[in-house]
Amino acid sequence: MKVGLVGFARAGKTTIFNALTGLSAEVGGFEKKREAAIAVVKVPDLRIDALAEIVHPERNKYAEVTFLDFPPPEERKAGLETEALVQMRESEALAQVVRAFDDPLATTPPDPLRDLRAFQVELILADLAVIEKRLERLKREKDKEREKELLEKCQKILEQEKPLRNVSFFAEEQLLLSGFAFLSQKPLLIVYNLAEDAIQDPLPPPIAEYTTSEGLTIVPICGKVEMEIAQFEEEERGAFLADLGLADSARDRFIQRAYAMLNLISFFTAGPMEARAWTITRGTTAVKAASKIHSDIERGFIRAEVIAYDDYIRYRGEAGCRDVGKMRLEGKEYVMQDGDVVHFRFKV
Ligand SMILES: Nc1nc2c(ncn2[C@@H]2O[C@H](COP(=O)(O)OP(=O)(O)OP(=O)(O)O)[C@@H](O)[C@H]2O)c(=O)[nH]1
Ligand SMILES: [Mg+2]
Repeated sequence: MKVGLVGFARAGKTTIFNALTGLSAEVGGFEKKREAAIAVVKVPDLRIDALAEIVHPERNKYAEVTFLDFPPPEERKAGLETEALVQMRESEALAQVVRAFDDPLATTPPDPLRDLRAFQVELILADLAVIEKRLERLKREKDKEREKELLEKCQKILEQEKPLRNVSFFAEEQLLLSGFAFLSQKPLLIVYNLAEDAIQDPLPPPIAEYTTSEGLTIVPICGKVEMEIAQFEEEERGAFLADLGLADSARDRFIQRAYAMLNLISFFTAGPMEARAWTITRGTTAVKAASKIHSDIERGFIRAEVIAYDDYIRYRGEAGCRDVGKMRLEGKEYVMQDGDVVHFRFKV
């Protein structure tokens, strides 16, 4: 999964990027770089470790999240197709970092509600620019009526300053739209970047109301402190977090919220080569889950041998589960469950 960290200048994007990834990219950078920094983090999952204790694989492979740290949006010019915008469109989800701390260099006190609204407008304007360009081109084309109508419908919604995220489209409409990768349609997570002394405070009611009404998920993080904690060895972090009254690291909290927001679950494969987590959307069928591993397995799908995670652990692996009848044979249309340990049978 690819998540782009976006937001206004000096909201703390790079600081949050460091807090999430444990890297130490330079913060407070004003240089005019227009490209995003990229880092991949493992999605911690104790179930992988438990599986590995049973199958003793050569390696454990965790799911991964790629984070992109974007430069602040440019002054709006005629053409918006900067490198950053292209990379934003390629992200599966966006996370807006919102400043809620006092920045000595800022001319104004923090106003997270203003920034939330204003950034939404940025996303909407970027989408409108794409639509206008496309509609202009479509004027000269025939037999593109459906696309034209659909884009005009989107245009109307956007012109009312509403993002496309909360609009439900028919499957065929969505298919047409997906090529545009509209920014206001991407799942948006809000990283509420707090001051050090506010980490335990409840969210201000206007912020909570806004995010609820917009259907947005919000994760409070104190970028500055949590970036420092992320620099420590994994074992040492717990004590620092506990001091702040936090049960989990910024990375773990962020990933938990993002998975819930995106409706993501994991299934596992476990064998002598590797114990591995695969990320899918809730509701994915066995044959589609198989395609995550390899298109050949999808094409030649025969059946899935499925063991629920708890059974796999209780009966110490495949053989034990088979003995007590806990291994199920499932067909293409089986809906995968979180934690399923799967072996796909296929033939090509
Ligand atoms: N007090 C406090 N300061 C923070 C926090 N997060 C970031 N800062 C400070 O805010 C300033 C900007 O942080 P950056 O992480 O560089 O912000 P950015 O959004 O990446 O900035 P640009 O890339 O220039 O747009 C730096 O001086 C940070 O140290 C925080 O949680 N608390
Ligand atoms: Mg930055």
